Amino acid sequence: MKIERIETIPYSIPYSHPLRFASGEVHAAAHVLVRIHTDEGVTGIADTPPRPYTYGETQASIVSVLQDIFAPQVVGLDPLDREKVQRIMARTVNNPTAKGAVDIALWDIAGKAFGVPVHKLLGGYTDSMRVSHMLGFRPAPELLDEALRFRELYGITTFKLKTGRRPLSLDVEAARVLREGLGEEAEIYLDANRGWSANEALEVLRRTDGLGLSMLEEPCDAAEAMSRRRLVRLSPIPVVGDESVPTPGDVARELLSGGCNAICIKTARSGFTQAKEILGLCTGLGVDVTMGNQIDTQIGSLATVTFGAAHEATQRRAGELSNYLDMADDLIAEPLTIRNGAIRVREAPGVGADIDELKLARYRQDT
Ligand code: MUC
Ligand code: MG
Repeated sequence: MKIERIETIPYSIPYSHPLRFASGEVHAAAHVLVRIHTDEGVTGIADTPPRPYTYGETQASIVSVLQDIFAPQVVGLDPLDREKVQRIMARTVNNPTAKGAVDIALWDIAGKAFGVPVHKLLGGYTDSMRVSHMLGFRPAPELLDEALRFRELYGITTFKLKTGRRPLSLDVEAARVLREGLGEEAEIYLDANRGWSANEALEVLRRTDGLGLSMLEEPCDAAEAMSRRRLVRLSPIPVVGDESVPTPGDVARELLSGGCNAICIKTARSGFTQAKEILGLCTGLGVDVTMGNQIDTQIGSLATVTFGAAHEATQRRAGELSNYLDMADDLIAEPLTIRNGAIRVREAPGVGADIDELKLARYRQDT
């Protein structure tokens, strides 16, 4: 089998309400659908969510790096030779989401070619993941309404609160309102997307002491090395690296230097291959992992479930899998369902995301 071509389709689907957080806001899923076609008619699928303000990738940059840099080097290769493709892409630094999509599409091809679901190929630990829902910036009473609604409708009991605002009292108050409204059983953790300084984050930890928060994600820029290490030493809860750790090398550097002591894995930016390398580093060092959300569609969320359910360590915590519910529509042919707070993997060969061609025709931006 040979890779014949990489198809890159920019599309845009509006959000029913925007998601706002310290490093940006999203009003539409302006993504790139990637399909890798082979000479044997097997096609691998991946969704590519650019986060321009985080990684500097855009729809145009993703299409360009895939068509102009990677496609000429990988067309003609056996799609099962994933390590060859990894080494080719590694020559080009950055572009994590473009690389992640190629890798996921190749795993999809492998699953389809062997007739097995990719969650089995990756590890097959279990068949579902508990869902954590991410709450963007909104007034505290609205946040609580959303969390209560999601608990009622979907059985979700884990919530990630977007923080990183000034004055700090905005986020301290939101955390307090959520805890009081959701009760002791709910898991609540914070993600500041680098919105604070390390010392501000310490102040927030002091002021939320007693609320039973479980984790603090990307509180400040990891480049503030000295004060960030002090924060990690003093924090009573794990400090999670997210956008500071897109690659295994970044994970090793941040863990070894004390810049974080837990790791957020996002399949959108790591693909399955690098996500496995990151997971190996973390389990080897005894560090907690969370399965994060790069503001993914249902296709992207299915990739996260596929990886997260495949390994013991990634399914321990609830994965961030529900933000597609904020979208007005999706390209996936068979929608995901959240029941009893969990999403199941697909048992079809591959990752299991088929595309609704009519919807693709409606939302694509290149025709
Ligand atoms: C998160 O965990 O930070 C926001 C930006 C991004 O890339 O992912 C989201 C959620
Ligand atoms: Mg984050």
